[in-house]
Parts: sequence; C-alpha cells; structure tokens
Amino acid sequence: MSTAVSIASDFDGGNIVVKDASQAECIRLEIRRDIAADYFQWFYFSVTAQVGQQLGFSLENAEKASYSDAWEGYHVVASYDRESWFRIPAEYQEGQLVWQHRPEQEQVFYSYFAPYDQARHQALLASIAEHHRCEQIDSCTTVDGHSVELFKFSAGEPSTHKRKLWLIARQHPGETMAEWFMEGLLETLFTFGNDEALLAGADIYFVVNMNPDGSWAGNLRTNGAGTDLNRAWQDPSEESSPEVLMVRNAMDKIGVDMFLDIHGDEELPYVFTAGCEGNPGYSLRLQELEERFRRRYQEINPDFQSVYGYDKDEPGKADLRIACNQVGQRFDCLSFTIEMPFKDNANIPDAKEGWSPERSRNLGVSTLELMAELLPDLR
Ligand code: GEM
Ligand code: ZN
Repeated sequence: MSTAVSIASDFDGGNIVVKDASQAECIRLEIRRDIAADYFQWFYFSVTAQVGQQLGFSLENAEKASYSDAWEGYHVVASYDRESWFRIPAEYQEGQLVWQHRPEQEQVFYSYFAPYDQARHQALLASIAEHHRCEQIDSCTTVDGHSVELFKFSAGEPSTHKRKLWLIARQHPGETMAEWFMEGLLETLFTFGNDEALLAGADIYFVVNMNPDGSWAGNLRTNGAGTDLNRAWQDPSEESSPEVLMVRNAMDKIGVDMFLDIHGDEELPYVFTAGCEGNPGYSLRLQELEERFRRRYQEINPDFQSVYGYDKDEPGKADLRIACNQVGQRFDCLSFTIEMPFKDNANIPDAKEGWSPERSRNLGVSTLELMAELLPDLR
C-alpha cells in the first residue's frame, strides 16, 4: 500500500518541480531551469514521508539538463539534518535519474550536492566581519538586490612589496563546493594564520560567494539577470553582471599577483585546474609557475591530480570572457580555475559520501599552504 508524501523546495537554494507525488514508489519530478536562463542541473528539496516507507524517485528531465553526460556515475546527496550528507545510489536510465530510498526519519533532504545555505553564508560573513585582520573594502548590489562583499585580509605593516592574492568562489551558484572550500581556507587562515611568510608578504582579497542571486534561487549557473558570470569578465556591466564589474574594478585599482577562481565540475570525477595556456600573453614564466603549482598541489593534497582535466586551449585561443583567462592576461599573473567534482574523486573514492564538504574544506586548507609557498616567486 502506498501513502502519499509531501515535497517542498520553498527554502533558499530549493529547486524541484513535482509532476506527480501520488505514488510514493514512483515520484515524478523535474528540475526547474535557472530563473532567467536555460541552464539546469542543480536540485534541492525535502520529502516528508513515513519512517521506513519505500520511496522511488525519477528526475524525468535529466537528459535535457545542462550536462546530461554527468548523470552517468552520479549518486544523489541526502541528509536528515542538513548537517551530515551521505550518498544514495542512483541510476541514469532512459534519460532519467532514478533512485530508491527508505528514509530513517520523517523528513529527508535530497540535493545535487551538499547545499551551502544562506544561514551558513551569513555565519561565514559574521566570522569574517569579526576578524581583526579582515576588512570589507568594497561591495555591490546584485540585480535581485542581494549584496556581494569583497574582503581584504591583511597583517603586519602595510608595504608596497606585498603580493596581492585574490580568491573568488561560486560564480556558478550550484557549485556549492566552492563556498565550502572558502570556509575551510578562511577558517585555517583565521585560526592558524600566523605563517610569517604569508602574513608579511601578502594581502589576501576574497569573495566567498560571487552569485547570491543564483544561490537564493536554486540556479545552476546564472544570476538574476540570467548572466553566466564566468563569461562576463571581458565586458562586465552594471545591468547584467555588477558582481564582476565590482571585483574587476577593484582589481584594476589594487593589482593582482595571483588569482584563483573556485568551481565544481559536473562531469569529471577529479580535482583539477584550468590555466592560462591559451592567453595571448602566456609566457615561459607563467608556464613554469603553473607547472610548479600543480606539482606541489598534488604533493600537498592527494585529492589533486593533473592527468584529467579540460582540453587545453590552443595558443592565443583562450576565451577572455572567462575570469581565469581575463585576470591572467590583464595582470600577467598566475591564474587558475580550480575544479572539484560533484561526484567523487575516482582515484580515492568514498562510497558513503563521495566528494564532500569536508574534502572541499580540506582542499581549501591545502591551497592556502600552497599559496604561502609560491609567494616569493610570483613576480
Ligand atoms: C568552466 S571554467 C572554464 C575554464 N575553461 C577553460 N578552458 N579554461 C566554466 O565556466 O564553464 C567550468 C565550470 O563552470 O566549473
Ligand atoms: Zn563553474
């Protein structure tokens, strides 16, 4: 016998369309598109049912999602308390993502990846605001009326010799692992941030969430204007990409010696970087810095690897609308997109959690260590 279930997604980051939930064993769902654009893949919803009730789900428009190949080998993320997240085996069958589950509690949450929600985002902002070495140096208001804050972490005496290290995260709102990464990095910087070389030698400029519009809305890739911010760096505008305009203007004023843009990749089950090999200004100096960064990264954190990644750009053919390329070109500096998987690291798989908030946070910690190490040689 089947008892009806109730499904909700009316919370920040929520995304689901219920087609039919009258049969608990075959609940028919669709992912909603980004509010003002055609991308979709991110989902996040809650289900209230009887404890132990057999539930079956199908995401019926999975095949039409932005990265349909990504469903192969993907397992759904679930939680009872929105604190600990675990994986539920799923299958990609006939264009639909399907999974079965017998929840151990009355309410269960399912998501594409562990959400980084507004409450947690506000707590992160509060921890930054109260840190004596952090100050907010700029901000902007988004199309939907949210704010994006640019912070500076600085210690010791001001010096013209200090390097300027920049980090931004979550241009793509569905890539929540990017904000988990920032949380781990900042927590370490704030708690153990007494690495003399780093403190005396660098100021760190950072944005923990570039796209609050999309994060609220449960979008995959775009802001309230339907703009993919990672295609807006050549020609940002107040109307459609104020987030990018604010950060790029601040960079022009302050300068950049190293830039990292934190993302997640739907398809590849690996941690990897994309660099600036296709930039017109790419040089042997930058190539050697990139190689050293990658070599040391995998020594410091075995989750990083450089075998799998995006196809390399042909010389001179880089897309300068992409943050990593635009900033690398504009400032002739080391510049990377860092990609974490939505699925898992296939080299070190974890059946229970897959790629997780904890591993994202750890990668952030390792990245901080690597930045400190490379500091003397950035220029
Ligand atoms: C990418 S990041 C783009 C980097 N690509 C190259 N070739 N330099 C994007 O923005 O589409 C992936 C992502 O969103 O995480
Ligand atoms: Zn991305």
